[in-house]
Order: sequence, then structure tokens, then C-alpha cells
Amino acid sequence: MHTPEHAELKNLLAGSPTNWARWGKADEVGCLNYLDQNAILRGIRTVQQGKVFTLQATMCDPNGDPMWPARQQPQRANVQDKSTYRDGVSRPFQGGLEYADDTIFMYLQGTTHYDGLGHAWYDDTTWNGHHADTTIGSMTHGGVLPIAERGVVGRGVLLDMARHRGKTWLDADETFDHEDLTACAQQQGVALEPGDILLIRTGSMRRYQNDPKAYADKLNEPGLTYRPGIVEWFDTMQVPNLITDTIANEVLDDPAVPAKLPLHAALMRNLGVVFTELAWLEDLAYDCTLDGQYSFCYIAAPLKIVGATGAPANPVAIK
Ligand code: UVW
Repeated sequence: MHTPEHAELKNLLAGSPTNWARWGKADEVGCLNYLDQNAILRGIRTVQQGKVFTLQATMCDPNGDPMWPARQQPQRANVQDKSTYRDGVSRPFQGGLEYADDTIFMYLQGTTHYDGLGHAWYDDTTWNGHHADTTIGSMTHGGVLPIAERGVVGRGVLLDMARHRGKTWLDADETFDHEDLTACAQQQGVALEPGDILLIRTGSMRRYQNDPKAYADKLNEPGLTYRPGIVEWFDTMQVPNLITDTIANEVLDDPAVPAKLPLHAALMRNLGVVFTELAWLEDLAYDCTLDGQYSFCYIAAPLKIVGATGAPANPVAIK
């Protein structure tokens, strides 16, 4: 089938930095290469209090889970439990032990998840210059597996943009850019350093919980938006992993920008910044307001799924 020409992203990002071939043509983990042994130890040294925060959103919530509208909520079902023993379908082990089992059907991006670097592309080319045919059927390049095998450990910094703007949550179409991030860090009294894993809270999870229907009916999200200089900023800051509490890590619709999801293109495809979306940052953020410590050790790994474009994860922040 003929693919229509779309030149907007190509034009917008002409001359914008890329990291293709920087870590070799076969590389599939991109900016995670910045997380070397020194960076990992730098993350571990932030641990001072022994506090742990898990950052996955609860999934299979009877009230629904927030996600991209084309995806469906994960469906979990018991296939064996006390009822199947009662019905004689299951039999206890010798000695009497019984057990329950369940299955799940899910979009791998249907909860807090890591995306492989080949998850999004334009101009028929994915991360590191590989053809988009590598996505067909099963990811033969840029899938999530290499990220899962490597794991992500380093110094994480939370920027609470909602709090910075004096709000419980940002409005659905509210945007911010790298200069806003810098101002937020300054206000929080945390110095962002090259190689820091960047976590941004917009409060969208709370907005979802407050009114899931309103959230889904008029779907836009607050988030980072493309502005001149933002790609260079991510490049200079050597951000290995961008984590937010939104579906797409960037605003879904910014009328001032001629292409949708330009940061998937500029950061994921071109720079190799690893994306983690739909993170639960509420407990961590609240604690940061209490102790003023916005940096911590961040540890995560998505599930090891061969050929997958992305995979769920339950990242952990330790202070
Ligand atoms: C899209 O934005 C389409 O996917 P994801 O949210 O996984 O990046």
C-alpha cells in the first residue's frame, strides 16, 4: 500500500541533534549508555533514609485504568480457584494443597511501561537509522528486550510541575518546556545534573481518578511540548530515561506545533531517550514535599518479552 508523504516532522526536526551510531549501529538502548558504573553509584549514593516508593500505576482497577484510547484496559481472569475445586474441575495435590491461577490479556503499553526505542518512527526509519520494516510482526531492532536485559539504575530527579504551578494537577492542554523544567528544579532546590533520570509529575493520575469519564471524553493531556532548544537541552543534559505520569510523556495536541507527538520523534527516535509512561508519582511527590529531597536512586526494568514494542514495569525510587 502507498504511504502518503508527511514531511512535517522531517522539516520540524531538520538540523536537530541525533545520537545515531554514537554507541554503534547495533545499539538498542540509546541514552541508557549514559548510565555507566559511576552513574549507577551516583544514584545509589542518594539513598539516605531507607524509604521506598513503587511507581507503577495500579492495573485492572474496577474503575478503569488511564491509557491511550486505542488501547483497552488489561483483562485479568481467574482460570483456577476454590470454585474450580468445588466443581471438580481442579483436583488437590496429594496431601491436600490447592492453588489459584490467573491469566491476563493486555496491551503492553496498557499500564506503566517502558517503550523500546523502535516504538515510534517517521520517514520509514527508526532509532539508529534502522528501517521501519524491523517493526513488522516482531521487533527485530529497537524492541524493549535489550532495555529489559540491561535494567535502569541511576540518580532520579522528580520535577513536580503541578506543584510548581500551584495546582493539584495541570489542565489537560497545559504545556511546559525545558525552561519550565529548569525553573521548577530551581524552585525545588534540586540541581539537575547530566545523566539524571528525569521524572515529571503533572498530576494527571489524580485528574484521572477524580473523573475518569471527563478524562477520556476530551482526551488531551498536559505535558512537555516541542519548542526550539528542547532537543538540544535533552542532549546536553544526557537524559537517559524520561518518566511521566501521562500517556505519552508529551502533550497530545499543541496547536502551535505542526506535527503530533514530535518528542517521540525527536527524543526517542533521534536521541535515544528511553520513554516510560503512565507512572504513579503521587506518593513519591507527596513525600518530596515533606522532606524536600527530590533526588533518589531510581531502579527499573521492564518485563523481558521477545519481540515486544514495550513492556510493563514497576519502577522503584529509594531515598
Ligand atoms: C503512543 O504515544 C502512541 O504510545 P506510547 O504512549 O506508548 O508512547
